Order: sequence, then structure tokens, then C-alpha cells
Amino acid sequence: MKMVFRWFGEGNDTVSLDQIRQIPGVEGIVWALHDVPAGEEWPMDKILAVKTAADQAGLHLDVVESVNIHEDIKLGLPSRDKYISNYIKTMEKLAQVGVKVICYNFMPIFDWLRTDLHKEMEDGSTALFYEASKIENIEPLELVRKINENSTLTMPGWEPERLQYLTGLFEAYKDVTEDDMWENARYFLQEIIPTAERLGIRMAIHPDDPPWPIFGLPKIIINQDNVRRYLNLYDSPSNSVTLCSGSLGANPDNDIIGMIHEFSDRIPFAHIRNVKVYENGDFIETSHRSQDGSVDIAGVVEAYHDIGFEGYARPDHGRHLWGEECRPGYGLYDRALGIMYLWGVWDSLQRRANV
Ligand code: CS2
Ligand code: MN
Repeated sequence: MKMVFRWFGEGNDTVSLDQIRQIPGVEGIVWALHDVPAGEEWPMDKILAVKTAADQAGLHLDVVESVNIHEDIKLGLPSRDKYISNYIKTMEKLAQVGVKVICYNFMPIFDWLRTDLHKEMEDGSTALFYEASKIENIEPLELVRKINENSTLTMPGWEPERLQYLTGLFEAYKDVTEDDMWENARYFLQEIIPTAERLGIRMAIHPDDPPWPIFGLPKIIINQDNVRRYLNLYDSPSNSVTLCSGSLGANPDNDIIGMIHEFSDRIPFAHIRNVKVYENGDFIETSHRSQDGSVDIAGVVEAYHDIGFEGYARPDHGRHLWGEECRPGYGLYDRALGIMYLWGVWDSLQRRANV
């Protein structure tokens, strides 16, 4: 297991590379050019600037999250070919600086979605929270406005410049079915995977978060059957999955440990975090500890250990602790604590295996 840590870039993150390098066992950053709109080719000078900063901190940049997919690709519009060609050019540049894994998602319009970014927990910390009834009773635009109001740093995928097109996007998705999404995903994979193979890059789809349809938008990467179906759309090690225990774990029917075993050779990148799910469908992001949430994180780590996992792993989101002001879900403290939990479980399994 190679530990990595998400970093949003200079001036775009409250956490610094100097802090990241002090977290035990962290070897690299998970990064992206967050200011480049989806669909545009990433400029080499900006890529190199991240590389220089990472090199100076002694961290690698093997994992990119995300190169976002333009909506026209997900919608299957004729203009998709132009955006796919830009995507391929970005892949080629990333390979030049040594990138090995590119995480991306195939969610319509939104990236992850919550109703409250600072839900107070009993111990006084705050965390990302999803209240099912709120989603059912609010217009998407209203929700996004409310959420951005309470946050100084925008969540990835929720950038204001994208959101101004929200109404038009909903219109565009009106008649798009799940079958259409599958077909559009297949087309995308067929175009990009041969390049990924040639470059030695593993494309790793991130599951939808939450893993069910919201606002009537189709969702496809939501459970074990669908991950299998996605991997079978193009049978290649370069078509792989970012197994996110938190996203998939929001649905208690999802057997994360079973997925780690089934997809063992197709998981180059693991997102590990816990989530507590309530009977009414609400969920909150908790500490990594198994006892604190609904996902058995110790069991998840054990499963990775069992399959001899040699891929990259990162703590996914964390709570906001000790008064830390940070990007929602992406503070330093709880993610660093999460890493120590993951190492604690991993190292004790390792010792036992070595006896
Ligand atoms: C999220 C997402 O769960 C997560 O990792 O923070 O924003 C994720 O980075 C994207 O969906 C991946 O494309
Ligand atoms: Mn994730």
C-alpha cells in the first residue's frame, strides 16, 4: 500500500506540502489543475509547476484526481470528440511527468453532493452530512447556492463558472437514461483506453457519490454489479476503479470487502474512509475507526492486505477538528489521524504475516 494525500494546489489549499510530508508514510500527492475547466487541455507549464513543488517537498505526483470529463462526453453529444481529443493530449502530458493513475468520475453535472458541509457532531467536531429528506425537497440550484454561501473554498465540481450553466445542463440531461450513460461511457473508454495502455496509465473511475440517482439524474457507478459491468466495457488493466469505501459505503447493501476481493487486480487506487448511515437514508462522514461508522474500515484494510495490495491509497474525506478552517472534508488533522489508523491496522497485519 503506497500512501498518498490529496492536495488542491498552491493558494488553493489550507494544507501545505511541508505539512503533508510530515505525515508518516505519505509518499506522494494526489493532485489536479483545479483551475482548468473540464474539457480543456492541461497546459504543460502548469503541470511542471506542480512537479517542481512536489519534487522540492520530496513527494511524487503519480496519482491525478481528477481529469474531469466534459459533460458533452457524458451526454454523448457530437462535440464529444473534440473534448476526448483534449483529454488524450492531457493524458500524454501527464505520462511525461510520470503519472501512473488518473482518477475521474462519470457523474452527471455534480461531483459529490451533501446537504451540510459543517454538521456538528456530539464531540464538537463538524463533518460532511447528507440529509435525504432535504435533497428530496430542494431545487438543485437552491442547494448549491446555500452550500457555496457557507464555504470559502468551493468543492471540486461545484465551481461557480460551471454552476451558472446548471439550468441548461439539467435541460440537456432531461431525456438521458442510464442506458445512454452506459453507451456514452463505453464510447469514451473505447477512445481513451488504447492511449492509456500505450502510456502505462491506469484510468480509475471513481464511484458516484452518493451511490443513487439524485434530482432525477442517471447514476451508473453505484454498486458491485455496475462496477463489474464498467470494467467489462473494456477489458484492460488500464480500465480500472478507484474503490472509494466512503462513496459506496453510503449504501449499506454495498459489500466493500467483497468488491476488494472481486476487483483485486483492477484497483490501482483506494479511497479509504468511514461513513455512518442511518435508517432514514441520512449519512455522515465519521472518523476512520470501524467502531465510529457503518463501514468496517479495519476489515477493508485487512482485505487490501489479503489481496497483497500494492496500489495507492489515500484517506478520503475527514472531519473538521480542533477548530481547523479548511476545505470542506479536506482538513489536515482528521485525514492524518485516518492515515495512522490505516497504518496501524496494516502494520499489525504485516507483522503477523512475517512471523
Ligand atoms: C471526492 C470526489 O470522494 C471523493 O474522493 O472528494 O470529489 C472525487 O475526487 C471525484 O469524484 C473523483 O473524480
Ligand atoms: Mn472518494
